[in-house]
Amino acid sequence: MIRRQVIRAGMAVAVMAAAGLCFGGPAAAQQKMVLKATDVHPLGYPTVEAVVQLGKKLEAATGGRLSVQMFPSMQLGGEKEMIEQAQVGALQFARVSVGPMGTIVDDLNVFNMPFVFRDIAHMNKVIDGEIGAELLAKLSNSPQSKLIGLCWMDAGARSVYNSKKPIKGIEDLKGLKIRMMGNPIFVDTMNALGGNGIAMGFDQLYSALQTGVVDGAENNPPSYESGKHFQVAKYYSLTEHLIIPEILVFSKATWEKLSKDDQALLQKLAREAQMDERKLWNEREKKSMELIKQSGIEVVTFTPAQKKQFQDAVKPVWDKYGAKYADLVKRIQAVQ
Ligand code: GTR
Repeated sequence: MIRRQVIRAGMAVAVMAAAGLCFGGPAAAQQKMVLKATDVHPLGYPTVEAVVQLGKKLEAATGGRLSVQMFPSMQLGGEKEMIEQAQVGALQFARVSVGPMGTIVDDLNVFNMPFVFRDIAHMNKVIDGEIGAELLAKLSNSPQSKLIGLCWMDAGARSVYNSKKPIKGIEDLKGLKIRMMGNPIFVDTMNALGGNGIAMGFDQLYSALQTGVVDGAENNPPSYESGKHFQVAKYYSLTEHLIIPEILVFSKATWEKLSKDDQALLQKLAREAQMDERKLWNEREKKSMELIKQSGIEVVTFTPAQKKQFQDAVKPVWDKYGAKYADLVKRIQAVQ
């Protein structure tokens, strides 16, 4: 009887290990583990491909002991759900925008402020350097995050698109219902620009655009193109009001069960993923823009003077939130 119970328990452990579910104990560092990763974007999108590549390198470096299974295209829900699942260890890697992460670790919100970076190159310098490393550590060390910040990724600049009319100047935004990511800074930003900011998940956006629940949204060219939003909102105006990096987070619950060597390996591969993604991003951004233009989308550009009108209009957002991040902003501005 006792012998049978022991055999059954042994079998249960073997089954759990095979399923990659057996993390505990010192021997666990050597267990085979399948790490789940997710992204709102489909296979082929730069952020997804960078994590897929990370997985291949991880598998090769550990002789197949650690591997990554990618769940792309919102298969596990929108970004809010992805973050929650990573926090409880139901998945390991979530590649999300810093937008929703700012509501978890407030310091990250500095990257969510409108026009905080001079341009995309400036943003990339900041995330590659000291400030980038510091903010990843802040996220990892924050007791409420339950996440490890692994690396940043480029997501270009976000611009407004809508289904009603071409926005040729700031006055054209008046009264338009524009979907923003779920973070009060973004809703306030759109309201300051004259539109009507509406917080909504990316997973609900296509149908909201199609049914007219919102008149438009804002995003970088690859997301506008890949999400097929350009088919239902045909006017794209290069406002570039937000330059928000993406972030790859990892479940702290799983992290604490990994050996120090595995943690170091993941950190090294994540840094490589940050650079791999940038290359993929630059290529994709060009391709997306070409496709958008070929599809007959009216792409509006602005003169520096017009751009300044957008920048001046978001002053109330800086008045409301800016003081908290003043030191960090000074350091960001000093990065050349
Ligand atoms: C995309 C970004 C996603 C998501 C989305 C959104 O650019 O890659 O992570 O944040 O925007 O608008 O929700």
